[in-house]
Formats: sequence, C-alpha cells, structure tokens
Amino acid sequence: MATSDTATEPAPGTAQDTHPVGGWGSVEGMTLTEQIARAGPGVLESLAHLNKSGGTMCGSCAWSKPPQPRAAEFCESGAKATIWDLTSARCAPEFFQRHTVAELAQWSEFELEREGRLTHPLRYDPDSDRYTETSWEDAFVAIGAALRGLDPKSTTFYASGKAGLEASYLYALFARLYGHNNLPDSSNLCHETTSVGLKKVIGTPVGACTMEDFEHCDAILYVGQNPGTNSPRILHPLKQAVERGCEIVAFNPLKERGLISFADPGSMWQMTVGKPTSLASQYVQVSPGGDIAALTGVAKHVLSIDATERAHGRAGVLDRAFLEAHCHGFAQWRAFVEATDWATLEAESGVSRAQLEQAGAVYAKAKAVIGIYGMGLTQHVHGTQAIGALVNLLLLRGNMGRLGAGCQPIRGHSNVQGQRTVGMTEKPELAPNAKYRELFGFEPPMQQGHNTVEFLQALLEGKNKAFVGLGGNLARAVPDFGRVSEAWSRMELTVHVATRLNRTHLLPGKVSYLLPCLVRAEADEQAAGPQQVSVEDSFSHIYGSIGKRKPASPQLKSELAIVCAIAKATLAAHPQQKWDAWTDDYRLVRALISKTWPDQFADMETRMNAPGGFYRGNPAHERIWQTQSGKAEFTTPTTLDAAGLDRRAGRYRLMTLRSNDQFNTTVYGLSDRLRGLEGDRMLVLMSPRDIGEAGLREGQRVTLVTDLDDGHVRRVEGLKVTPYDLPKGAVAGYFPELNALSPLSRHDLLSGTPATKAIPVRIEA
Ligand SMILES: Nc1nc2c(c(=O)[nH]1)N[C@H]1C(S)=C(S)[C@@H](COP(=O)(O)OP(=O)(O)OC[C@H]3O[C@@H](n4cnc5c(=O)[nH]c(N)nc54)[C@H](O)[C@@H]3O)O[C@H]1N2
Ligand SMILES: Nc1nc2c(c(=O)[nH]1)N[C@H]1C(S)=C(S)[C@@H](COP(=O)(O)OP(=O)(O)OC[C@H]3O[C@@H](n4cnc5c(=O)[nH]c(N)nc54)[C@H](O)[C@@H]3O)O[C@H]1N2
Ligand SMILES: [Mo]
Repeated sequence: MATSDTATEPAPGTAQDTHPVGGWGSVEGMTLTEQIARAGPGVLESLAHLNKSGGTMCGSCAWSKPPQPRAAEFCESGAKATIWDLTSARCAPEFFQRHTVAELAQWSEFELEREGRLTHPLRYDPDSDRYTETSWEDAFVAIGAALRGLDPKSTTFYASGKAGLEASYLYALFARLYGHNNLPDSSNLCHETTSVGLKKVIGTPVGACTMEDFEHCDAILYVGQNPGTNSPRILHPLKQAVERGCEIVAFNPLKERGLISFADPGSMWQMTVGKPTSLASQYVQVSPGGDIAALTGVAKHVLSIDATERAHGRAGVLDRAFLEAHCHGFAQWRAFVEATDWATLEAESGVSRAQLEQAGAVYAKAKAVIGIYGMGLTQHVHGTQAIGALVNLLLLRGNMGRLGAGCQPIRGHSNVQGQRTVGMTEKPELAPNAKYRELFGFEPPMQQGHNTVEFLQALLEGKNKAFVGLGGNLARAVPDFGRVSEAWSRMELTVHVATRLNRTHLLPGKVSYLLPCLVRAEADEQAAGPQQVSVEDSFSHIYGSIGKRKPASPQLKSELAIVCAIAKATLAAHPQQKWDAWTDDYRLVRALISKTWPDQFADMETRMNAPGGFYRGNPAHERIWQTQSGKAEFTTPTTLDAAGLDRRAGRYRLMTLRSNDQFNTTVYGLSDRLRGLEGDRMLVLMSPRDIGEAGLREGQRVTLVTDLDDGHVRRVEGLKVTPYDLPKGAVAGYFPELNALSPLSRHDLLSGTPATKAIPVRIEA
C-alpha cells in the first residue's frame, strides 16, 4: 500500500498515535523516566555535557558528535540512558541478603534493573544461594586462580560495546596473553553482518560516509533502521536534508513514526506553531526478509531507465566510468537482474512493481545518494547478501566514495565499532599480532576464536567452561534463551563487570563474581589524576570522554582497572605488561594504541579532544577497495529471500523489535509511545487482514510457536493480538520477551549474526 503520503493517519484498526517524533512528546517521555529512575541532583548538568568536547560521550547510541554541538546535544533515548545510569537507587549487599538468586530469577528485567546501581563486589555463595559482599582483592585472586586452572580455549571474554577504547584494547590483549581469541562482542548480535558483508563488497568493515555527506546527498535509501527510537539525533540531519530537497525512501515492513514525521525539540517555532517536517517521501513496506528482492527490483528499473535513455541517444543513468574502473562482477549481476522477472520480485519483496519503479525513479535522478541501514538488513540468514543488494544499487551510479554518497550502517552501542577497531575480534588475522610481539613480547594465539553463536554452541555442548562479560545481559539477549540459560550455570566460572543486576547474573557458574563498575558519566580518579576514556562513532571518528559525576559508590572501579587487575592476577609478571601503570594513567594505554595503529591513531591524545574528535580514515571513502579483487564487488544474489524461508500456509515471519522505552534488555517502562502502544509488552502485532483470515480477534491472547522441525519446541504464551499496519504474513513483537522463539541455528550464513528479524512462527489460539 503506502506510497508517497506522510501517513499521519492510522491504518484501519491500528493503534498508532499521530504525534510527530521528537516534539513535546519526547520531553514528556524524559520527565517520566526521570521520575522512575530517581536520578540524583545535578543530572541536568550531566545531560548538558553530553556529546560535547570536554564532556561525556553519551552511552546510548553511536551517532556522531558534531564539532558545533547544539545547546542540548542529546536525545530522548540518550537522556533516558544517562538518567538511568545516574539513578539514586542502589542495589547494595543488604538487598542480596534479603533475596536468594532463585527468588530473583522470577523477577522481570525491569524489576531487577529498577533496584539501581550495584555498589560492591559480590561473590556467589552456592550454600545460601545468595550473592554476598566480598573484597576486590579476594575477587581478583579467586578469578585469577580459576582462570589459571582452565584451558584458555574453553573460556570466553565478551564485551557489550560500551567500554572505552583503552579498556577494550587491554581486554583483547589480556585474552591473547592468556591464550585465546574467544572475543565475541555485541557486534556479533547486530552489525557483524556489516563487518563481514561490507568488508566483502567495499573492503571496509564499517560505514564509508562522513557527516559532510549528509549535507550534500539528494536522496537517502533508508533500510531497516528505526531512527526515532534507536538513534534519534540522526533525525536532525535528516530533517535538514529534507528541507533542502533531499528525498528519503524508507524500506521497512513497519511504518516507523520516526521516519514519517519529526518535530525538533530544539526549534521552539516547530514545537509551538510550526508544522512537523515530513521525512520519508516514499515508504516501501517490504515483507520481512524482502529487501534483496526489493532492492534488486529498484535496480532493475534503473537498468531499464538507462536502456530507454540510451535508446534515445542520451548518456544513460549508469556511471559507466565508475563501473569500468572501480567495479567487479557487474556483467554477471546484470545478467541475473535481467533474467529475474517482475512477478518473482513482487512475490519475494511483498511490494508492487509500481512502488519499486517509483523508488527507482527517485534513485536514478538523484545526483548523490546515501544508503542507510540497520537490523532490518543485518539480522537475517542472508543478511550479508542483503547488504550486497544495497551496495549493488549504490555502485550502479557511482554512489560510493564521493561527496554526498555512500553506504552507512547505523551502529548500536556507543563504542561497539571502536571495540573491533582496537582488537576485540575472534579472528586472529584481524588482530595486531606483529605489534603484540613487538610491544608486549609474546606470541599471540593464531587459532580462530569463537563468535557469539559459536560460544553458545560450545556452551550447549558443555565445552565452554568460563565466561567473563564486560557488560551485557548476554544470556537474555541471545536466541534459544531457554536452552542457553540451563547450560549457563553449568560453567565453572562466570564473571560479570556490570552496572546493574540483570538476568544473566542470576545464572551463576560454580565460581561466580559480580563486579560493579563506573558509568561513563562518573568521575574516574586514578593515581595520575582524573582519567579520560575514548570512543568511536559510526563514522570512524574518535572522541575523548570524561565523567564528572560523583560515583554511585566509593567501591566502584573503572572497567579498565578491573580488566587490568584480573589480568595481573591471572598472568605471570612480565616487564612489558604494566597492568598497574596502565591503571594509574590511561594516557599510557592511548600511547600503545597510537603505536599499534600509527596511521590511524597518531597523536590520539590531543586529537581526540578537538571539537568533533578526529577521523581515523576509511579507504572506501577514498575509492580504495581492500577487497579480494581490489575493486568494489557486485553481489549476484543466490536467493531473493534474505530470510531463507519458504512461504507455507500458516507460517508467519516474526520481527523482534525494540520499544521506545528500552535499551536492549534494559526495559525502562511499558510505553512504546512512537508506535502508540502502551502498558503491555506481551504483544503480537499483525495486520487486520491477517487477524481476520486467521480467525483471531483483537485483544485475544495467543501462543507463538516456532515453525522449525529441529526437535526443539519453542513457545511463548500470552501474547495479545494487536492490529497494526504490517504486510501480509508479517508479525512483530518485542525483544527480549520473544527470544525463546529464536533458533540459534538461524543466523547470517557468513557472519553468524542471529536471524531475529524473520523468525518462522505459527500462531495457536
Ligand atoms: N533507545 C534505544 N536505542 C538503541 C537501542 C535500544 O534498544 N534502545 N539499541 C542499540 C543497539 S545495540 C542497536 S544494534 C541499534 C539497533 O537499531 P535498529 O537498527 O534500528 O534496530 P531494530 O530496532 O532492531 O530494528 C530496526 C528496524 O528494522 C525493521 N525491520 C525488521 N525486519 C525488516 C526487514 O526484513 N527489512 C527491512 N527493511 N526492515 C526490517 C523494523 O521494523 C525496525 O524498524 O540501536 C541502538 N540504539
Ligand atoms: N530477538 C532479538 N534479540 C536481540 C536483538 C534483536 O533485535 N532481537 N538485538 C541484539 C543486539 S543488536 C544486541 S547489541 C544485544 C544486546 O543486548 P544486551 O546484552 O541486553 O545489551 P546491553 O545493553 O549491552 O546490556 C545491558 C546490561 O549491561 C550492563 N551495563 C550497562 N551499562 C554498562 C557499562 O557502562 N559498563 C558495563 N560493564 N556494563 C554496563 C548492565 O548491567 C545492563 O544490565 O541484543 C541482541 N538480541
Ligand atoms: Mo546492537
């Protein structure tokens, strides 16, 4: 259905509200959360410092921090995350005296996190089934001894994407000194598809745009990313682009309000008398997993426009010079597209030829185009191919490596890209091994480590004996939650560096520690004085970040200090491995990062504090293709269905989503304001037509059952049928409540990213 309307009218039977994103509604949202989190005084001052040079870099998303920040350079989501961090609620040892782990395991995610910040190091006592206070010293000694007693290859060091570059660099170094490459991070659950898929086609594992490109593009293909909730600060450049005439074509099964209309909280005029800006001029409601077909259809139309133009003696719309000089695989791909008929493309994408042609017409006339994407492309069995399909389209007209053009993934955690940059990877060939030898005097392990899915497989087989987590709520965030939680407690050792209590902590291994750390907004005092950390955004810019708030408890340690102390307690002393000195002064660690990657990180110490940070460069941005062929690669699809599922009767494709009131498994409340859904997260969204055809009624509670014959039964009960504007055969609900339905075996075939955007399900009334 949807075409070029701004879609402020709710579809029949849906509960969507009509408020634009960003306006007064977001201010109300902030006030509410502020009350819930009971943040202490001074929180507004902390917010005012966010994302400005000399201030704190927000821990919510990885969007850019502009050199000329606005007065309030934060969004509703960033404010919620910061206020949540700075709560005055405390989850102290007395709390654990009152509650056993078995009892807490019955609590919801929201109830657990609402108890507030962890204040003391805790050790699990199996006799009383309680976490009890311990000293840092005892904790480190015990963890070191436990690690020394295990085969390093049977242990996993995970990171969630928040810890700064300094702690992450040392964490990866520690893993390799200890003897493994088992270094998955949260990227393995989201943009690993990018690390592998984008690298394959344009030779860089990260986005190739800069902020400047947003000032010069005249079309944006916006695929499977929800800016209103997950990266709201991007709405400002999008709005500015639209106001100067740029067209946005959205590809998304669900009409996300953030892509439809935006009122700017920074513009008093818009907030009071002005009209909100309409963002997407066309909304292509693809079927979940339908993007390879949809983007191929758009490209097919571009090829046909080109043929018509040339038949009339004009130059055509393809960038032939670019295709000739810079691309590989074009002829083969073109033959595939020409041989694929429209009926197939329509069936596989779930959208009409007319709509795909309309998108093709916008693309063909635009001089500079950016392709933006998120989890709607990456979390599929053929996610890497879906990224390839977007890149194919961009390459056709040379929209790569020039002003106003490029391919830009929107990353999740605020430093998830940076953690990969500084060596957090399971792939030994991506580790800085020569520098490790030179700077630290050891031979790094060259055996492949495991990514998150491989870790979970090893866990289920009883082969993974220890887990150290630098943040995250991994057991809850991954597929097959049920089987995974059973296996989790069988580990010999579990260590969590965390800020708040979560479900994974309630699955203690035989020896188990919960180590509370500072958040980014808190002052980090070490022997050499107040310490800064650094992070990398989605545009490969590096920024210094300093916390100013008084820590939630005098007991807290920084992530870096905890990593160094565990390393020191585990490894034999070595003169080149200066865990104490590095803890005293993080500048020494930045100096190591500069020495490890001098081309990218030279003079990091001063450059990271310049307004707008510093750019570590990106070869694809300069049209240097570090791919196998040395050129940008066209991807000839092996399938048009990114989900890799047949369309049998009674089978639906379940997309798992984030609400406006959550950060991953951290659920702040029950309001999904932007989608007009309030008070309940146990929902299954469905089109009114599908509800009718399935003989269901609105409000009825149903059970979703995973439709996969692999010997495992996966069910989630009590989901309320809720009409929503969705394509036929698509249903949607919330992560993490529905994670028990997601099979671990379904993941992107090249990168291992779990396929949580088209889970095959049946509905039982
Ligand atoms: N407030 C807040 N901010 C966050 C987070 C949070 O939980 N809360 N999480 C952070 C993290 S770690 C990440 S990775 C990012 C995630 O940010 P996003 O990439 O936006 O991820 P999702 O919200 O999971 O889903 C994105 C969109 O994909 C659409 N979609 C689903 N299936 C398909 C499909 O097959 N094709 C297309 N074209 N679209 C599809 C959905 O409707 C949804 O709008 O956000 C980060 N920022
Ligand atoms: N079905 C489905 N599943 C998904 C997704 C989906 O779209 N659908 N998305 C996936 C994605 S993209 C991701 S990234 C994962 C993430 O899922 P999670 O692992 O839940 O994400 P985090 O936000 O990293 O973890 C939150 C926990 O980290 C700790 N924490 C918070 N701040 C800090 C800090 O500054 N330092 C430290 N050390 N700890 C801190 C707190 O204890 C908190 O409980 O979920 C994935 N799972
Ligand atoms: Mo993520």
